[in-house]
Amino acid sequence: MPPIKRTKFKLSPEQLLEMFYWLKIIRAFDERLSVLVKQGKVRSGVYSGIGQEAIIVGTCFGLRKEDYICPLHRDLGSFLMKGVDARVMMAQMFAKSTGLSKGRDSALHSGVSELGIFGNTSMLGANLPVAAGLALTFKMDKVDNVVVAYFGEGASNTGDFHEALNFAGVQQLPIVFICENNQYAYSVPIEKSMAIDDVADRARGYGFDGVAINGNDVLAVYQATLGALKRARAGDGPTLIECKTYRWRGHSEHDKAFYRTDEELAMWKSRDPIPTFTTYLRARHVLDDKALKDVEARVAGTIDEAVEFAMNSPDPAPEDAVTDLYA
Ligand SMILES: Cc1ncc(C[n+]2csc(CCOP(=O)(O)OP(=O)(O)O)c2C)c(N)n1
Repeated sequence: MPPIKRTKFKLSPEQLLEMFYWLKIIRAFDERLSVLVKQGKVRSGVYSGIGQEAIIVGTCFGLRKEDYICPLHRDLGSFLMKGVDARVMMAQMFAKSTGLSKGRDSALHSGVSELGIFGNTSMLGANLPVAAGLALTFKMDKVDNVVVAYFGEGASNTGDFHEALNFAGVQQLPIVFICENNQYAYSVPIEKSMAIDDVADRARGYGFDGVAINGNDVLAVYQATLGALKRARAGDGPTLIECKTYRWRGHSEHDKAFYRTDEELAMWKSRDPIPTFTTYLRARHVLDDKALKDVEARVAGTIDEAVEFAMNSPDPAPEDAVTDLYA
């Protein structure tokens, strides 16, 4: 199989600044959630994606509204990028009546079909055969929409992962598999769960390309995704993109992550996707002090407003628990 060619791309200064805004707001959303958990305001488990933002931004930036994403517990930012209002997303985490599911789920299983967001279950890997099914629908309908399905390296050890990739390869489905390899599945380091270095190698066994890239480089993620989207839209089938990254916080807010060293965390923090991109933007004269202040003010305003909205929203009425159901 010939290796995937590097996709050429050009982003305008406005687009680069928009990417920057998304990196910042996704980080700020998770940071604020962390504080709100400690204040007892959040009625959901919080699985922080801090440190992994470049993956969400790089993969969602080139998507159309009609494309579908299948996000997991650490991918709240993808909801925002696909068009969910930050206020609604925050209300969702507070399980308020103004949230996506009006307080019906544990906050991480909602979807929005009009925005192309599939609500996943807790079973790791189980979103992937469903994602393949969605992609099959696009193929059968002869539309050039694509499905982007996220999973961790831990989930890539489940049977569902292998069945989904096999089916996608056989059917040449328009799907991009995004592995967020943050080095740990809960407390299990990658070397204790996989006998190979790269999850990307697994794609080859199912007849399509896999690439392992720097998941902390938003432009590298964007470039790889752009190529994969183009191939998928052209009917050339799936791609697996493994984004190497690291989660800065524990598996969830209750996990102090004693199973890893401070040195390891420090090494990965030095590869923080945001300062790296900031350096690039400054070197290209896209970002100056004033633009940075503007973005930071916009982010802070949006997050403050989201929290206020969520706090002031009503709880769901008990009798509403049986509405919006179908049999
Ligand atoms: C099939 C299944 N097994 C175990 C779990 C419990 N569990 C929830 S998250 C998690 C770790 C997931 O690791 P990974 O897939 O690498 O994603 P990450 O949380 O690192 O983003 C585990 C074991 C689950 N939800 N589903």
